[in-house]
Amino acid sequence: MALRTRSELYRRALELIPGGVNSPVRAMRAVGLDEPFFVERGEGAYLYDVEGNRYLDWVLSWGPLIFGHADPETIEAVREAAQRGTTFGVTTEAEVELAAEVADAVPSIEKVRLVSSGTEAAMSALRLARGYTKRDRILKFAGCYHGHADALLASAGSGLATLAIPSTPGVPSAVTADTIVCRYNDVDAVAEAVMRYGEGLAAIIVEPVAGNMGVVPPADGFLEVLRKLCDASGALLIFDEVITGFRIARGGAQERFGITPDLTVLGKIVGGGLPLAAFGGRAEVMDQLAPIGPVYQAGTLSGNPLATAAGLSVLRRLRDEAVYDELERKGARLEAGLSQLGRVQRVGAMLTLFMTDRVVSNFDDAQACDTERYAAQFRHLLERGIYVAPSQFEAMFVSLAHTDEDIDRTVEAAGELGRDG
Ligand code: KE4
Repeated sequence: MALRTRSELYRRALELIPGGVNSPVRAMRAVGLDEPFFVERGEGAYLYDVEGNRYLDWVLSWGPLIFGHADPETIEAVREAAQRGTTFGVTTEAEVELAAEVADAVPSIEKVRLVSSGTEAAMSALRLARGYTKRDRILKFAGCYHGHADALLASAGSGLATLAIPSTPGVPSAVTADTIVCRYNDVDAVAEAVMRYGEGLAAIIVEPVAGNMGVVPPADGFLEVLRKLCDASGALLIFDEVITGFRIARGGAQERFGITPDLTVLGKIVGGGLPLAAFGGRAEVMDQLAPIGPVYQAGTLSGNPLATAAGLSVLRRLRDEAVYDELERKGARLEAGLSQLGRVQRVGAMLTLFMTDRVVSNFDDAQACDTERYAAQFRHLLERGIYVAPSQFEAMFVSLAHTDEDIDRTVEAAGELGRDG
């Protein structure tokens, strides 16, 4: 007999999958749910669970779905590709076309390597930076999350921050011994760190707009200082644009803020909702990668034909500038409505309602927010069929499928709780 209620499904899931989920944040523990809902399907801006409930979705699978769930053009592109085969392990034309789309859109990218997840892309970009510079040290920022590669799991944001897990067991201290962690937006701290470690510094990796401590924009001059410090020390500047890429502008944060990194990490939107991510940069750096260079990196399903079909279907439509005007307009409408309830921080079509009256400039500020009040708002909205990020340390994502009515209904429902929750 088919399992139909979330309780039955979750009980079975717990028997087979750690925590019943394939990614920790999906357990929705940080917002006080005993069990997560189980999705049966998505359509446009909506999710439908196995019990027949409908939810207006502001998470959109954590960012990829700029055209919403089950976007017809994406589905048709994947269907058509699937009928010709699902994977070949040999290069296809679509990989070259997707590489061309990415290089055309992202200012810093001359060459790009496709992989299967943001973690893999960030991990590979770091290895490339270390191989290119022949240095070992890397510098990241507390509250920024770059996937779960060992060297980067030091004061990570996202799932770790939400679950308050200290720096992860299972990562040898030797591996993070070369990872320096600074406070986001703290230019003095970064300058001091580069002064001290500059000789051995391979890279500074940063979310140019942080999305994994909630949305924290770069302070004026922050990204420029990182660029200058990298130029002065010979380290590479890596922009992790897994969230911001194709979201806050077609060319991501580097287009919006006019700062050119040496390497860029992409994910989410670039794969159109399928498992595809990428990293790219100047040819001189990227050509250090095997098979033409000595830095090894590989992947059975890299550039998978279904994923490249989905990515191409989405990226080609993002050439239309009207898309970003519409995302900006909708983001601003949602921000204006929610700002009565707390501190809203937004860049383009990504935003967070922080339960505080103060500016949130770094992870310490984010952690000082009233996460209990956030959890109460999450549950209040979920009861009304509105699904926002199940964590204060994540973002709301606006898509082209969201309507003004969706926005206004969300603002009205959230307003019922008021500022005091
Ligand atoms: P994935 O390995 O999850 O595809 O990408 C890792 C990653 C890298 N860089 C940034 C800036 C990211 O935000 C992410 C992943 N984002 C989280 C949520 N913020 C994914 C959700 C999850 O872990 O389930």
